[in-house]
Amino acid sequence: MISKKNTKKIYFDLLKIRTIEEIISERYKEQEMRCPIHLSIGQEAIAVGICHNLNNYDQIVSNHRCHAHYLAKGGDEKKMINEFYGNSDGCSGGRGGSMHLFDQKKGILSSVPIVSSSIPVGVGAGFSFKYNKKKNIAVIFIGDAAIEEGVFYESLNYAKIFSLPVLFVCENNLFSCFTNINERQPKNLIKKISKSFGMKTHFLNGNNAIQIANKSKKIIEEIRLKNEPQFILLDTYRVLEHCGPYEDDHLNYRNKKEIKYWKENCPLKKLEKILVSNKILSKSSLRNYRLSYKKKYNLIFEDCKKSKFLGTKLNNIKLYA
Ligand SMILES: Cc1ncc(C[n+]2csc(CCOP(=O)(O)OP(=O)(O)O)c2C)c(N)n1
Repeated sequence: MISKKNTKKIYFDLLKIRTIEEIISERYKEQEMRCPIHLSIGQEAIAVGICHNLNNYDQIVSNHRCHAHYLAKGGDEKKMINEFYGNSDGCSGGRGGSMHLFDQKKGILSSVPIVSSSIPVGVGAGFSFKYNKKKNIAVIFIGDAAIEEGVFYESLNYAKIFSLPVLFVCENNLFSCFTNINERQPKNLIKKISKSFGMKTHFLNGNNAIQIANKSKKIIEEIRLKNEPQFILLDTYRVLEHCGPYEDDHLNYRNKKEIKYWKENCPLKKLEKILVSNKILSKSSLRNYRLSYKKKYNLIFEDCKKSKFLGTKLNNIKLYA
């Protein structure tokens, strides 16, 4: 069971990620951020729930949609925001942009935009832990489309055969850009694949942060103890467009009812209800936290926006927004 203190911690982590991403979405139109952005609004519970059970020496690898993973693992938010603005104080020196977030001190090994290419990197981290007899684990965050590349299969095979301390976390948001999973994969393929490699496989609600934290605790402890890879598949939904700051409901590639359903299942709202009904936080304090987070992070964005550029600012090039 998650304590009241940890429930609050999970809420504040979710709120931080949501606030920062909402500010990105509002400010992207200013044309000052020098990179494409893939927001995880609606999907944050997975990053927060899993990372809640990791320490700074456990390593994560992420993909193009990496803000939530980076922040949930404790990545420095100012370095991330500076990275968006192409500043030399960014976590990748302002050269990488939003899809190249990493923080060595916090165990954020890499974020890689080439779909699936991060998977063997995470398996390599697991190999290193085992080889050096360390009791740490590597967590690989992937989207549902990442299983459509061959390297996914090679990596699962390798992790299993060598009994590596690796946790595969697959966030199934039903879409790869604009294409539904049913048009890309046979029904329930992901569920079957990891099992077919002999891996313990778990299915969780990707929008329930407390449940994810609770259930992944045991899974992570088991991986540490037994050096055996495991797989978690979670259903969730990306609320905004694949790449960019806007809603894209008008494009009609997603069903309106489906969008409504997932918006009502917002992980942040879900947890706020729990906090209020269990009298952990009141409605008015939640409102105040939302406002104070907005203010705090808006100031950081403003500060980063004014910071020195690396010299790569391409003044005359319009990013689409
Ligand atoms: C090897 C490769 N092919 C295509 C792309 C273009 N691309 C970027 S993100 C993406 C969709 C990825 O979908 P998924 O893994 O389910 O993650 P999501 O965007 O839904 O979070 C694609 C096809 C890419 N980056 N790398």
